[in-house]
Amino acid sequence: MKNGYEAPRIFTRREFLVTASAALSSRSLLDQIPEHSIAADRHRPQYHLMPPANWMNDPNGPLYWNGRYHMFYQYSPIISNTGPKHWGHAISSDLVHWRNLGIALAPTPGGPDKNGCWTGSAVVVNGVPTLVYTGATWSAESERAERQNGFTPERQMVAVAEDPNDVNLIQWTKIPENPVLASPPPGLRASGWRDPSLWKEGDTWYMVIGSGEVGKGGMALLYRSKDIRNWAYLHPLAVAKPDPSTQDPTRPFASVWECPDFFFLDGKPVLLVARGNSYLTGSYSDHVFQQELGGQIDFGSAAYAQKTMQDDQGRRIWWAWIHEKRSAKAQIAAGWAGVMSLPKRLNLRSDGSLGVEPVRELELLRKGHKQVPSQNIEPNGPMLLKQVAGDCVEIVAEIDLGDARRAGLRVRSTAVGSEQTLIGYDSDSQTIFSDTTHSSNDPETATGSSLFPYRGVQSGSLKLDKSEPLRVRVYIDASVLETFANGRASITDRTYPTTAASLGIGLFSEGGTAHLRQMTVWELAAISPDRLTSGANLFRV
Ligand code: DQQ
Repeated sequence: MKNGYEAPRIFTRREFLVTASAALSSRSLLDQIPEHSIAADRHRPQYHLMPPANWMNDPNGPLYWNGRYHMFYQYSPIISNTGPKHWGHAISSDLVHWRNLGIALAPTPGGPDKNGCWTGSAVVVNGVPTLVYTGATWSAESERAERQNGFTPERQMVAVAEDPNDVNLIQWTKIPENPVLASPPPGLRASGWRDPSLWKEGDTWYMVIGSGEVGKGGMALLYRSKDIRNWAYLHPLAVAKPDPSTQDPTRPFASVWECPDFFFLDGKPVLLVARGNSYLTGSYSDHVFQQELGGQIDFGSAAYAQKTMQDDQGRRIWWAWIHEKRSAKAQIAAGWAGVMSLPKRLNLRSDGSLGVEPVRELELLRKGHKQVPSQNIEPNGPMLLKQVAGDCVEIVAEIDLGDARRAGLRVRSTAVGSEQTLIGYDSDSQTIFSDTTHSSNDPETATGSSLFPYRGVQSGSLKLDKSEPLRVRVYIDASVLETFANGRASITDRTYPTTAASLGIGLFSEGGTAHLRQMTVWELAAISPDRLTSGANLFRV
């Protein structure tokens, strides 16, 4: 399995200053870049949740409460992952159509979250919606040295809904006891200590905090509380084993386990860790998790910081931050960066692995559709299908690989394929892949750091039974591509074609003939009339 995602790196002082000055020059983008130019950006998705402008990253606290879905997410008024993080807030009654409600949490000057309200969780405590999050108290340029000296710039914080009966949950109050946890357990040389995730057993709350020990690797630290304010540290819930994506026994699985998420799916304990969108399942007794099986929910490096919620139907719904794959310069010029993934439902399969599928509510987006006749897919067949095209579509297709080595769909393609993105199956390696190598002629998408690799092949294991066709469901929304395969794999990717005409959809095969059993292309509806989702004024901070 390739996951292509490196553990987040601590910036050197020089790197930080370069990034920060680029970011600062984009301050108040909401005032500098007219909304109509953001709305006119053809790379901006139309049916994904995002703020009206500026920066979005992790889903923080997805919460189902009082008949509504709430999504809190990392938001920064400047376009940079080092920007001051706020909690943006949006609400939906169907998981698909969202209304932005503005800022739920902002850093308090001089407070334990003065440098950012980082990731955490939303839970309901005695009938009161409650946010538990990490306050950042660091100054990034000196963080590396401070960490070497054992300083941990993170604090754990709590905020409560001022009026639990307000259907929109607009006002949040940080409690006076903050920080509820001021430092990691004594003796731990923590390489990070953030992103609390909570669950309840009987009348007791448990919480894991993503951490890691310098030189050893990631871990999830377990805490217990009766009231969310007073926490007792117990022990590590789980610690890193060799990286499951490389099978290299010498490589610890990430230096920090960012965004751990622990829950039970059909009674089975599951631990998610941000890196590689990984999951671990196993056993849970005496509050210790024993890892048995592992895998990835999403094989694409564009998705990160996964987080789940349970709704009133008992569904375990998965979200992730879809980050950009174009340069910081291009992001700042565009005036926005980051997209929330589509909601995906997790399920426990009979072999103990996790399956993943789009939630059925996404069908609400469907408008007209076209059917593509079944046909053979030859290696030198036509570049594009005549009947279908688009960048706001859902494609549902079933393909028999036949004797083809690789086969699948070509999307976001020009008529001659000078720009094109492939989504398909490789029979030799038994992998599902998305290939953005030729998706754009824009040099701003040509390279990328190890943290954010830009173009190339993303792939992951998908073993098809002998007579099992490849069943794909692909959501294209401008620059976002989300692919689901056979109920058990997903890949999220980005594509930024330079040509507005790169809308073509086609079929491809290599090394033999494949067969298209059936294919439907749905035109999908935008969730706001102006491509801005909603609420620009609410985000002016
Ligand atoms: N993003 C947050 C951190 C988290 C990281 C800060 C993951 O809390 O570890 O925006 O993307």
